[in-house]
Amino acid sequence: METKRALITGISGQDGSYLAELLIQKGYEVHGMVRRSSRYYIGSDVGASADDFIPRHKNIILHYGDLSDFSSVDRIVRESKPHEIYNLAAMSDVRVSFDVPEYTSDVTGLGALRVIESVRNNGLTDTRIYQASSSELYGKVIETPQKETTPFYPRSPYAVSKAYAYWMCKNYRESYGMFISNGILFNHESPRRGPNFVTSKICRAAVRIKNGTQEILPLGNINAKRDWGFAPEYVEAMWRMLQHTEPDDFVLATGETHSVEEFLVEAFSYVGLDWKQYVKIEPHLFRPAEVDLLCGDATKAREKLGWTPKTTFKQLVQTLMEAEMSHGANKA
Ligand code: NAP
Ligand code: F7E
Repeated sequence: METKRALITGISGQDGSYLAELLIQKGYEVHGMVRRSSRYYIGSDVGASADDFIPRHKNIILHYGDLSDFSSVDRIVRESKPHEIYNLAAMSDVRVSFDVPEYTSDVTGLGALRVIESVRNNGLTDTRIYQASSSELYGKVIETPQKETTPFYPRSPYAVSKAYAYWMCKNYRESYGMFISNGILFNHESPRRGPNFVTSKICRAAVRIKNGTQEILPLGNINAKRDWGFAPEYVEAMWRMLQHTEPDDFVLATGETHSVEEFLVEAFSYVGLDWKQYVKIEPHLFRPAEVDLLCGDATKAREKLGWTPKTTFKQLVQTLMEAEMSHGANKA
């Protein structure tokens, strides 16, 4: 049987790294789109550059490109001729998206169109595509918990760009019969989470404060509530979406919601500290429009994909704190 080929945009990100490992385990030839400045976190290669990384991973083929550059997207799609594409690349920081709205729209919104348009133009009719949609689509939520049928109310340039990408994918599915599935993923975290996201920022600070190398932790809105899951479990469901009999849209979530404050309590108590003595609320870390509460209903994913999240909130914080304690900046 022909070896399956997958193309991952965003292979250097949190989800891309776990997904690459999963697909390699499953016997895929993995292609990844990377940028000059990308760094890798796959296996023991923590923070490797492309030139360091390429010779060490025979089943991963990296291609330089950028979602804002159609010629590069199109070349990579033609060169890799993937059976499956996972479009994970994005300007994924919600707060920063208010500072760079046009760039965010270009990469996170139009970037998705460039991928699906390239597949269509090249006549790759059998290629299946996963689009990284987000619970940020629900924004100022219309109902709780949020499910596939809940109307969207995006609250940031990031979320509006993801809404554009979501609808483009749905439109190409309906217009051209392409196999494109949207995974509407609620927050999912890991020791590989980028340092500016709140879970990573809190865990790192708790350990540094404990060790005496940091004094305060500046934060924004700690009343916001999120449905936080464990990233490796979520990438497994991405793969399942593309093995499903038909393309569809799926929510992935734990069904539990917790505030940033609850996260602080758990993380700081892990190192025996009282968070109230160290957190400083900073107005500049608030967003112009906030998403107050997210809580997802993943019933459809359970029924159609056989997927259920396993890691509880407390276990998640523990896992992140353990990794932070043992690896610090070199997180695996
Ligand atoms: P992440 O760690 O921020 O990774 C983003 C990836 O996108 C990186 O590999 C980055 O490459 C790449 N990228 C950024 N701009 C690019 C561009 N112009 N061209 C090509 N690549 C570019 O994100 P993640 O947490 O793994 O999330 C994966 C996807 O799921 C994203 O689309 C995100 O918006 C979405 N999502 C995430 C969550 C979550 O909770 N994690 C939930 C819902 C949806 P560099 O390394 O070169 O910067
Ligand atoms: O914020 C509050 C902040 O940046 C979580 C992305 O992966 O998940 C992620 O987006 C909450 C927000 O993630 C700070 O206001 C308080 O309410 O960790 P975050 P996010 O915005 O939920 C979704 C599903 C995605 O799709 C995105 O790509 O925490 N918060 N103080 C703070 N957040 C940050 N980052 N930093 C603070 O100091």
